[in-house]
Amino acid sequence: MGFFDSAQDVFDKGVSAAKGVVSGVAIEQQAFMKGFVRLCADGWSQGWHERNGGNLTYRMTEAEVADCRAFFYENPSEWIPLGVHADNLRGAFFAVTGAGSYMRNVPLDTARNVGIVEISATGDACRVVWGLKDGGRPTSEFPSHFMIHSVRANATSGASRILYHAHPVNVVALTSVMPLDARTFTRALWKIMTECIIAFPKGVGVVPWMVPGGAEIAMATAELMKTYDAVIWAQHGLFCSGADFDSAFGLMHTIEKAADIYVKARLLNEGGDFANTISDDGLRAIARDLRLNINVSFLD
Ligand code: 2HA
Ligand code: ZN
Repeated sequence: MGFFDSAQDVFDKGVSAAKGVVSGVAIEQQAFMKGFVRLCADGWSQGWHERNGGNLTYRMTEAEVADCRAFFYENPSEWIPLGVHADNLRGAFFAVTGAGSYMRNVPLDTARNVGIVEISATGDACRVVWGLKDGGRPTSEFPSHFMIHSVRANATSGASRILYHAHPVNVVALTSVMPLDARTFTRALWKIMTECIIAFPKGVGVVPWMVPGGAEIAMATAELMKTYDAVIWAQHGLFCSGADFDSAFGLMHTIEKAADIYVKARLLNEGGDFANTISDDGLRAIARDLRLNINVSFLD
């Protein structure tokens, strides 16, 4: 081999080694991760994420996984059992906030507070392939997110990719004073603000108080998410699903804003019946004119 051959050989090896490190767009710079980080920052500015409250997960597309692979750990974490199981998510990849991570820290150090996890071929465990630096784990609510992703993916023919959990003040306050059923909550919100029936035409589900982080609350929420794309957890918070970051954030924002108006109106009225709300016929008219497929069982 002449000098130039071996020089070329060394050069090729150097380039391919370097490629493993630098080729492609860093995960933090990819569009889906920018959307993920922005939602965390926006939720924090809304006041929905005290301490490590709330969490976010995003089911990645195959193209996004391919774009990220060069940056995945050579040695992923060990498999972490989920305690629940979903066949339709076998081999999927999720971007997730970390257990104990504060939403306000996500933009400052994304690779520490956020991770990418791979679901096992058996659909009942995950391992960290990127981020969650120094041994971080996915959010304690990942079993709930995982079960709900499974149900929402089925209910929307794969369109739903995001689950967002937050602790918005007014929604949680209402769970202390209103009967904990979907019809009562949905009607209260639909009738107080016109945009509500447009933003959540199927209504909102309600789960009574339960211990967070376990399989029981995961199953109860997943069952309701077959019908609703938002579910309230009594004395805790709200879960919203969406096809993209804007729709998941927008749903959370709309429900909390309507709850805020409801609380204010109730305070102004000292708890009595409201003088004016949108009538059931008014709600029917919105559905008719905007061609909304609403949950009619919630109308009188
Ligand atoms: O991630 O919000 O429900 C912290 C929580 C648990
Ligand atoms: Zn919570």
